[in-house]
Amino acid sequence: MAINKLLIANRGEIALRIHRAAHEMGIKTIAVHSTADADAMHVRLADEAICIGPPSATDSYLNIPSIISAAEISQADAIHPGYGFLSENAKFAEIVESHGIIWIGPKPEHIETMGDKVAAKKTAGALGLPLVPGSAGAVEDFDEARVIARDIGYPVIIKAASGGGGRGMKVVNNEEELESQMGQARSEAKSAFGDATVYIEKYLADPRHIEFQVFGDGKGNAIHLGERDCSLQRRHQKVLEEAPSPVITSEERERMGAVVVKAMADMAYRGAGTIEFLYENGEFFFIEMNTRLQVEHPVTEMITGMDLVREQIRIASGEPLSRTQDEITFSGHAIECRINAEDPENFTPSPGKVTAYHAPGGLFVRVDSGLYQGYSVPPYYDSMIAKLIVFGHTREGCLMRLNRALEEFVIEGMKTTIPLHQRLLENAEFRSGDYTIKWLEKWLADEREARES
Ligand code: MV4
Repeated sequence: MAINKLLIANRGEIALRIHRAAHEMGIKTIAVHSTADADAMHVRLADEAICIGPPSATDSYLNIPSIISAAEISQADAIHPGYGFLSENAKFAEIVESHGIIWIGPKPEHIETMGDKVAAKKTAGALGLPLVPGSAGAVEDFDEARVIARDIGYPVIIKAASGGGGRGMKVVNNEEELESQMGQARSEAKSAFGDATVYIEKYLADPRHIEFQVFGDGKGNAIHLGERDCSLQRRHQKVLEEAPSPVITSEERERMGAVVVKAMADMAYRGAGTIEFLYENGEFFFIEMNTRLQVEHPVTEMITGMDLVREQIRIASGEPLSRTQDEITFSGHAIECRINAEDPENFTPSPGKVTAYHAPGGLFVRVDSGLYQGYSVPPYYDSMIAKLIVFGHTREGCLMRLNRALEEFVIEGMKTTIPLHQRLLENAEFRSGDYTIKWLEKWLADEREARES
């Protein structure tokens, strides 16, 4: 099942990232693109390029018939979906496989299970992952919700089974609010996801977001690559990620690593996955599993020395995992800054033409970006235009180097979030590593207040 030609069903920096791994393995690449991306770097670098539709993602990067046709015409023997778009679409994975094309991703049934948050939680619980206390499954009505909420105690959080990534959640502080919030949560879930199913959990007031990177070979062998701390988020968008987490001890890593590896081995998971936990008072609670490569995967690559896209391609080709757990070592510290074409104070999108571009370089500095001078950032897609990833032997050394790299980074022609990262790096609490999921938004609100007073 050797892969000779790979179709990359994505755009931007991740399409480039996949192209690079493929070319290093001697695999030819096929880019697909919308009319808005004809001049994109991922199209320029690929061995072949096929236009699959107009700018709107629905008609191009999400257009299954167009992508399958492109794969057939170009005789691709595999498809890598990247992240976002069709990466967690179980139907697409099935269609790819039914055309005799290798799907570089998990088994469709695992994508489907983890996409349904109620089914994911049941599966995770059965596999021995620690869960947030709450309903065993879907909660149908107020009466059922009241019984569960009394049992676990307020505050509780109502989540949509088809939600995820923070969409469709309601925090409820007492029984008086429960009935109306249940009704609202269900109707919002119905209109947003076409599925009114909700479930209930104990609301954790101020946890950290800690996620474990895993790989399975689909035959019962699995490994973990440690955790990433993704607590710095704004409106459920990650802003900066680091590995290892500043607060997780090597004992905790080994203990939870063993738990997630056993779970992945028992389900015969295939490919890359991320298991998300909330971490509070020394305890881990499973919340979701992502069945794809993630934006923040480079910080894991930096501290393990492994190429995660290469690992995905190897697994999809039927090769064994490249390392055993004993052969995986963690060294140093890595931080990723997501750079968006946005105003660094109010976050309004700021697409435009790159009039000057200079990426930082030097020891242990990596930039994943499709930007070049003269390129126009189209307004139709996600605003992330670059990732700056920096390694240091210690967290302090990593922060020093990151500061230097941000200083060197020149992107002119649009506003970017580079100044936001520079402000963040000056903050003593961030520098100490003492932050939770609520910290960033509070800091941004305080900053804004200071500006306006
Ligand atoms: C929670 C929670 C508190 N308690 N669940 C948000 C995204 C989704 N993946 C789960 N989320 C949360 N679930 C319980 N039981 C708080 C959040 C949450 C959050 C989680 C991770 C990172 C940032 C967050 C920001 C707000 C809320």
